[in-house]
Amino acid sequence: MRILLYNPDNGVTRNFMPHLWMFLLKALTPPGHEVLLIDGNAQPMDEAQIAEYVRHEKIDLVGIGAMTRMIAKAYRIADAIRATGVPVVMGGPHVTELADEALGRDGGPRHADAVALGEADQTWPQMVNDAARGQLKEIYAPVDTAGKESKPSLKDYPVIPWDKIDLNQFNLLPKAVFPLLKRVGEGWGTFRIIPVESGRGCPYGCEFCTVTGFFGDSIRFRTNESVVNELLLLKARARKEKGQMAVFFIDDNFAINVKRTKSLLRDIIAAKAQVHWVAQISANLLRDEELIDLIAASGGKWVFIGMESIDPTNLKDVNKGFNKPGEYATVLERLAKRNVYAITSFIFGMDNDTVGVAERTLAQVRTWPPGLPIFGLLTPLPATPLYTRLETSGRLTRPKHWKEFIPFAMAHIPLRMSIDEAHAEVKYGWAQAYSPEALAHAVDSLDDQPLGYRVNIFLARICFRGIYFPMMGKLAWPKVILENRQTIFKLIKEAIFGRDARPKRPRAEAVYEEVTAPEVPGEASA
Ligand code: B12
Ligand code: SF4
Repeated sequence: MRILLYNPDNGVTRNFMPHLWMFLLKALTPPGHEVLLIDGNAQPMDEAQIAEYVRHEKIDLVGIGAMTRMIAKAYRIADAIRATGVPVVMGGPHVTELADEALGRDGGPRHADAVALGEADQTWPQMVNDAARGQLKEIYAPVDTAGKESKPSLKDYPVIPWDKIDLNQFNLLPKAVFPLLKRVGEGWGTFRIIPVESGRGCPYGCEFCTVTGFFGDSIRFRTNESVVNELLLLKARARKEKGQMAVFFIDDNFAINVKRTKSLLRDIIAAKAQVHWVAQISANLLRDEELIDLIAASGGKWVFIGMESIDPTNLKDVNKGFNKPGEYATVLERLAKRNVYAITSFIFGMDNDTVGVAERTLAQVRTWPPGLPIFGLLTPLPATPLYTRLETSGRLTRPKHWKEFIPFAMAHIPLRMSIDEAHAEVKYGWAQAYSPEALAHAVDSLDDQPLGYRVNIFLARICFRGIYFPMMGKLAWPKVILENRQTIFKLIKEAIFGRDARPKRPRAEAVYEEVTAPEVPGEASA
């Protein structure tokens, strides 16, 4: 069969990295089939275009995966493909929670011929074989021979052939910035961020999050060796392309078992498999100085921290009381000391939020080392404890908000402010944190650092700005460049003429060499 795996775009922002599920399922496809991939974020297509593609390419089976946010588009695309007579199977978090919706068993239209519930590592090959025989079942659930739910062990994780995959669509660098980047260092022909998972599962059960329900609270890890080999493959490809390859460890909580994370990072260092990487780690797990040393030494550059709120009452309300706002600053300083910076994520519209929450949050953010703050709204995703609580208390204003996706719009009534006020807070947060003044301030605050660090924070901020201020219009980029011309001019001037000040802190590359991987026996898991 010719199989197409398709991931819809969300119609608002362009994703900065490919989706792992497509590459993983491709690697798990039984031999004898050809698998094509289309990520709508890189190759946007409408319903008519995809139907034409499916006909033209003589596709026999289409697999679509989507988060809740993209599900309306996913259904429209699925309908268009099914209208050509080609079967569609769907998977991912949304249809796992609402399989009846995808299969038209809830009274609505049917969008999928079959649905994979939960993790599909084991069920995908079955689906492909059944589809090839024309005997697709409606639901594929990961169960063992006794019919009990079974989670895939990641011990036999497949090799994703990153060295051979066509990644042209995922180069993040606009050609215009090449001259500046050449001054920063050699090897800036391409820049890609590649998703790598080293483990699955998070037991914390935050009220708004689907992860604990979806992956279960059973935590599973790949072997260190398989992760290290994947990094070596990526590194070799970057070298061959004379480009840059960064990795996003997409584990929900990369340090959920601190002992294991340290052992993985030590193995990465020992194998010289360091690439620049970013990972999600909750603030409570970043108290361990040795872990931070190893993060820096193994190539860690950015840590995504779900801070959510600076108000302990809010955190308790959403079952995230393990976040302690009092220690946020210390954690960020600890990271910054090793040239590791943070993407700090905040949610507004929580039950204890009142007008002014954005400014109160920003007042703290401004005292921290420069990072990438991001702001969102509390969103009741299906099958989360938050959804049930808001539904039970009659607070959902758009109970099926995913049917008509509106970016940055609430679907329930907050307790201590109005919906419009919550929207205004998010807008204010982004506008202030990414104003030309804030960008200039972030660059200046790294004045004692080499040029690369300041270019890095500037580019990262500009790109993150695109999450909220859509950067898709023709004039969007020229406008941003114009607004930030002083900072850009300053960086270019320094790239061309250099500057007098010598860096006071060591370069991260030097830190790689200095940090050895210390052995600490017997530390507890997180
Ligand atoms: C990486 C990631 C991102 C990346 C982007 C995605 C990317 N390019 O990889 C970034 C950081 C940008 C991101 C952003 C957001 N994310 Co996100 N993200 C993740 C994360 C951490 C990992 C995704 C992943 O690759 N997982 C590993 C793969 C192997 O698992 P998987 O995708 O689930 O695929 C398996 C199965 O689902 C199934 N499957 C999946 N698709 C298909 C398709 C077919 C045909 C079949 C058969 C099977 C199948 O098979 C796979 C193998 O078992 C997940 C959490 C998680 N651990 O999954 C959240 C997650 C997907 N994100 C989530 C959310 C809410 C968001 C945001 C909306 C957050 C926000 N408030 O802004 C944004 C929206 C982004 C957008 N583009 O619009 C939610 C989605 C919940 C939901 N019901 O939709 C998740 C589950 C986390 C959570 N807190 O609940 N995210
Ligand atoms: S710590 Fe993160 S991944 Fe784990 S349940 Fe909470 S929000 Fe979800």
